[in-house]
Amino acid sequence: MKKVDKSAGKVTLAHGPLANLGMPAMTMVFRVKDAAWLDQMQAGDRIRFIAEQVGGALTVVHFELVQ
Ligand SMILES: [Cu+2]
Repeated sequence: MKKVDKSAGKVTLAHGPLANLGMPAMTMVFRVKDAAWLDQMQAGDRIRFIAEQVGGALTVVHFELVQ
């Protein structure tokens, strides 16, 4: 996790290939489904996540912190 932007409700993630979105590995910005999740995230954290198109915006709809 590269960046957490609470005011924008967005996170910047360096992700591997995402088959469900047809996306190769890259670093990009996602919205998050629940803004309260941003309080559980910090730059430098590693997460596993699922992202989907929600209202036209790529959105993290599930995540878990990885030790
Ligand atoms: Cu991407």
